[in-house]
Amino acid sequence: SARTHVAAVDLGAESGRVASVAFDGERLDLQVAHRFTHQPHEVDGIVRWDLDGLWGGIRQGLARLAGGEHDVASVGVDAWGVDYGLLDADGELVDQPTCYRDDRQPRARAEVLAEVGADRIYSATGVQVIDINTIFALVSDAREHPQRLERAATLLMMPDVVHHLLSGSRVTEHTAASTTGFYETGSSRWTTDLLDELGVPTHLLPEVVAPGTDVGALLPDLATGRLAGARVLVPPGHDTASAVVGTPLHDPGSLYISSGTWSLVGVEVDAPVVSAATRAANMTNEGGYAGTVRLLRNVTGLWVLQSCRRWWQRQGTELSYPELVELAAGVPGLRGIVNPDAPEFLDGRRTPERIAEYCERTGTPAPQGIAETTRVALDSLALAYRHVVEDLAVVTGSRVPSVNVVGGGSNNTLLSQLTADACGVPVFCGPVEATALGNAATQLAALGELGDLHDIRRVVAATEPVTPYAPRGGEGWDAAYEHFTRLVARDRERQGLGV
Ligand code: ADP
Ligand code: LRH
Repeated sequence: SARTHVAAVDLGAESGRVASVAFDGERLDLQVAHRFTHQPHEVDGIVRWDLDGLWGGIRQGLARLAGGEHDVASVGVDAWGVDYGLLDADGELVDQPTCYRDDRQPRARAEVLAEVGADRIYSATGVQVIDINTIFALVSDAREHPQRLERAATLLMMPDVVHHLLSGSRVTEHTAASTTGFYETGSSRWTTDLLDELGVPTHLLPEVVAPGTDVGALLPDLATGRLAGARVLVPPGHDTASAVVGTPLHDPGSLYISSGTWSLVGVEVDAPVVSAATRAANMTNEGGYAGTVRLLRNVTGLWVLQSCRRWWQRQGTELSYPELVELAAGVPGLRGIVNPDAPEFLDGRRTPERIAEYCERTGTPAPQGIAETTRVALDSLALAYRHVVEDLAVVTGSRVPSVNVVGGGSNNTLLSQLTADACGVPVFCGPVEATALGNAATQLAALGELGDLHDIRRVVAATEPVTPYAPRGGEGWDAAYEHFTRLVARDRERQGLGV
């Protein structure tokens, strides 16, 4: 057919996919060509991503498209934020990209906060101070692994590492840059003075381009069959930025929850909001598509459940996510409560035990077994979402009218209902593949097939029906929320992040 097809490569922390997406004038048609899982491993003393494995999965997906039925006009990659690869002067990777879940990050964070203070960092960038930020990994590189930086000529964010492998480009895209903690979203500038102060070399920082930029042709060995002639068009490289593009916001000012390994919870605004209130709430200002800003908070999302599931698997109990959800729906709610963002849940070790320990230490009933533990994780996530809703009301002066949930977590029917109950507003779930759809839609816009962000969201809304959940009122949420906010305050104090 004469329709334009584009390829969206979407790399999440647990799995990646290569999808082909076409627009028929009304709807987007997304076909996943290849899905693959991947995991970080420790190499040379740092937890790192298996880039070779990821690249193998991407090549396999692209090979399927090359041998497919439609010409592919362009390819674009989005991936999780904060992580980066280092290229030497010849464009070769210095080593495998490091992973934000390494212990070095909290260590460097504590050092940096002691040296310059959280206020200095927050006011320089408007980006939340959180262990995973790139700035802490780079400080660790500069101080603990200087040989990495000595060999490096260019730093590229993860999606742009792949754009480099696809096209030879050596630029980074704006939304990906905005996750680093040393980039100012509003002025699109690296905050080099902050890095100078911390002794981190800044000559590695690349040129930054806007989403929708054509960075070159697909390299010859990839540009075969249906991929001959394909361009590399960078989408919003940060997966969350692509997900927000692919979210059919129910009302102006709706809350989005991009629900996967993390839950990214916030609103779209026209300009960064950096104030005492956003600082106190540790809300971040990350770059969005078409000059928008994502005012949001990272909530340690389904990672907690993923970590539990891995633990139970190792102990011989293999349960799918829908099975876990069903078990949790069968036990009473709002008993044990944890703060998913507490430091003990970051590395994902021994999570069920740590959940029980946390409840015991902080005065709620410790869950017994898989059903109760899953319920604690989901109740607690819903409370964390309400916390963002309340903080946003203070920061923006208005309450969100509704919530849109996208990503794999929008399949979690219990969590969706609990979210409606906790937040007291209607929740609309889907699409599951919002990230790949948002990625593809921005490529189609760059090719002239789709219009502005409003037009894109209209088309996304027509593409897939959303599932609604009405709030049920329900006892107990206010008291549970009070308790939750006390937990958060204590955990933040514990980490030296202030209250
Ligand atoms: P990421 O891109 O961050 O790796 P995804 O958006 O693929 O994550 O979401 C993965 C998560 O979605 C899983 O960890 C799981 O918690 C949740 N999920 C996926 N499918 C289902 C399902 N059928 N029921 C409940 N939860 C699900
Ligand atoms: C979600 C995400 C999130 C980042 C984290 C590293 O996949 O990109 O927005 O903060 O991963």
